[in-house]
Amino acid sequence: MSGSNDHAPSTARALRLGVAGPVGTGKSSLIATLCRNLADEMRLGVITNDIYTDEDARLLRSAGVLPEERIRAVETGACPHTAIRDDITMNLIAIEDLERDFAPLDVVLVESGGDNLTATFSPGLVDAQIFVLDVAGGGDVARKGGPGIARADLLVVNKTDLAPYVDVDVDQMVADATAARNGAPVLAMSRKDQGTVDRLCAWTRWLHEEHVRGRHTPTDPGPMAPHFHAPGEADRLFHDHGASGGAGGRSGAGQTDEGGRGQGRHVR
Ligand SMILES: Nc1nc2c(ncn2[C@@H]2O[C@H](COP(=O)(O)OP(=O)(O)OP(=O)(O)O)[C@@H](O)[C@H]2O)c(=O)[nH]1
Ligand SMILES: [Mg+2]
Repeated sequence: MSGSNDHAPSTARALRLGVAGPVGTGKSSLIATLCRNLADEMRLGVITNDIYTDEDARLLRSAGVLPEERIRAVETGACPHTAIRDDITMNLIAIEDLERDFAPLDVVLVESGGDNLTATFSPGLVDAQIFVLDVAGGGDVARKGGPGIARADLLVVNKTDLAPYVDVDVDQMVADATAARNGAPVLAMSRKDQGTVDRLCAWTRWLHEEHVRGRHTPTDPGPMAPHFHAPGEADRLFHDHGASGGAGGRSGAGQTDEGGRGQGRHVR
């Protein structure tokens, strides 16, 4: 076993946890926060995705939250969603190399390049995903929907410390997000508020435990946004767009399990 920590051997491969969301919402900062708070108890690795640079990996390395060699960059050269959803090969190779070089790892965090509201990870790449919004993007973003907002394993409403400066009602934003997610977990968070950081860490520990015990099933948020056309159609909120093509023919995937999403999931 490599690594300086004394851990019991795990029978499961590392939990692969994706972090997606629009540009600048705080994905790298959230990963840095997780590493800073969990590195003493979990063996961690990080893969970052940037289009043209390795800026995020360099930022994380300079933050000193993990040994540098455990943070690796994938330069996608294309739209972020291409590399995390349509052709995941570069990312899969990077994850497998990292897992092999530092075996055994407990969690590999994978940061998507910043994209728009439609980008989600393929369940072939990650076991679970966090979608990150921030209050500075506007209080109404949670109502705008999209697969990440609606169906990521955890939705983070980040930078709550900035809410007073951008006139955003955090409680309302969280209520809107919770409604858009059928009750699946939403975490209002600021890295400056340790109580919220503790909740993020607790959720991550819980998810890892579920993964190790074989109780976590990766689900596909799907590339399609939920939408409705008239009040009262909430029961037909999710439409079957499978016939219309979509990314890699996967459109419609993940829509059938909507009723069960969020059941028993808590930000503890
Ligand atoms: N006030 C405040 N600023 C934050 C918080 N989290 C992140 N930031 C700031 O938000 C900016 C963007 O953070 P990043 O972590 O680089 O965001 P990102 O989503 O990784 O950005 P891209 O990878 O470029 O899409 C930086 O200036 C951070 O310091 C927070 O909780 N509170
Ligand atoms: Mg980043």
